[in-house]
Amino acid sequence: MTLSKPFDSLWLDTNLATLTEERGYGAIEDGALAVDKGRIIWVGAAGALPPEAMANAKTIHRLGGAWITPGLVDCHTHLVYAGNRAREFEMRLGGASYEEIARAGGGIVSTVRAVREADEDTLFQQSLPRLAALLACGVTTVEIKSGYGLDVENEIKMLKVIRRLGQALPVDVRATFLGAHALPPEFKNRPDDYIALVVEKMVPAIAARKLASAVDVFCETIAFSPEQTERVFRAAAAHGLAVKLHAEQLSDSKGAVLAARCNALSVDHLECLDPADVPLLKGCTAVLLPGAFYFLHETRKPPVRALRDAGVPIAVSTDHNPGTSPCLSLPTIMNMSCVLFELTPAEALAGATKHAARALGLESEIGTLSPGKAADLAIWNIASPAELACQFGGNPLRTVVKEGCICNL
Ligand code: DI6
Ligand code: FE
Repeated sequence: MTLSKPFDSLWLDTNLATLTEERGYGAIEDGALAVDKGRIIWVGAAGALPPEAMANAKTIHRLGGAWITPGLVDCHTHLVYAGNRAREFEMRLGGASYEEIARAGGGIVSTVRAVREADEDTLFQQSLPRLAALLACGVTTVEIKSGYGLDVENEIKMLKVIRRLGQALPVDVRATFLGAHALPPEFKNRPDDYIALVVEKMVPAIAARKLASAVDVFCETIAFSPEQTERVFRAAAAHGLAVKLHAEQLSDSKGAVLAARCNALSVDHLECLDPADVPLLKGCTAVLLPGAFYFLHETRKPPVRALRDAGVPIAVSTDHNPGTSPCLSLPTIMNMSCVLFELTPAEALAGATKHAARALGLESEIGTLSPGKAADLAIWNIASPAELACQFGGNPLRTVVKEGCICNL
């Protein structure tokens, strides 16, 4: 694209982490970035800017040496819910396990009770500050799952709230239907009947209302089997919806291999994935969720080296949810992915940008600083991009730019 005609904005006195190379940051020190109509139109070294660029820029932003990265992408969250599970945290610290609490009717099902009791506005009001917190740490695209309604009416209520959140803040919100998250109490001992409801009623209703672009399942001994997962995936495919999977979080159910066979966009968690199965994941993105690993005190780590060696793209995400990962900072999760899972800081940044975009099927739109992609930028007060994953607990974000517009945070 050309800078020879007037364009909206030019960003100077900055360093760019473009993420456009296969490895590393794709760094351009003393870079320049031009934006027009919400899209990036030029990226490069300031010294290589064509001479007419300065005159044609309607606005010039000088950043005093700050770094620009692609806006962060949080590709796996359960951000919409009511109430909290701090009591359960206390119980776990007292010795109860997540599985024990879930089997005793706590866990996910306790949040289901709270969500069913909350009306749509209450659910929206409780969820909005969480989305604002993600945005304040640099997130410009987020995936949010349903899965705490577990009946037609309440799943639709959640998905409507998810849609409203995207209209309320300058964050692109992608909705995923997770009806097969847990067995609702009214279907006790009848999991196949519940899956029939998901397949025959929920998926068609949600597809008809265009309330979700993907379908997810919690494939786990305390949730749904690979066979039940496959039934849900077949319904999703029949309705033109993408699929993704919570796989191998607590046990090795071989869900990831099934998901890859069903052309899933991503397989998520993977702590218990057998490294021997990694070659079968070709085409999928592996989404690592170190917040849940940390918060549940897990010890078995995902096979990062095997994933890396096989060339499976690795994304990282908050998995924000009230029970296993109540974390609202994707940079903190980047830090955890390095400290707990031995990613490099460059892999962590790629995991929170370009590979997370791929986990949502959005890799041609966002995730790198490339001409033609959306001008979704995070601007950081850091001296080198490794600092993003090195620090935690603070917030080096200076500002966020969404489709070319500076956001008021
Ligand atoms: N795995 C998780 O870590 C979350 N959901 C899932 O399938 C937990 C959700 C919760 O405990 O509320
Ligand atoms: Fe999750």
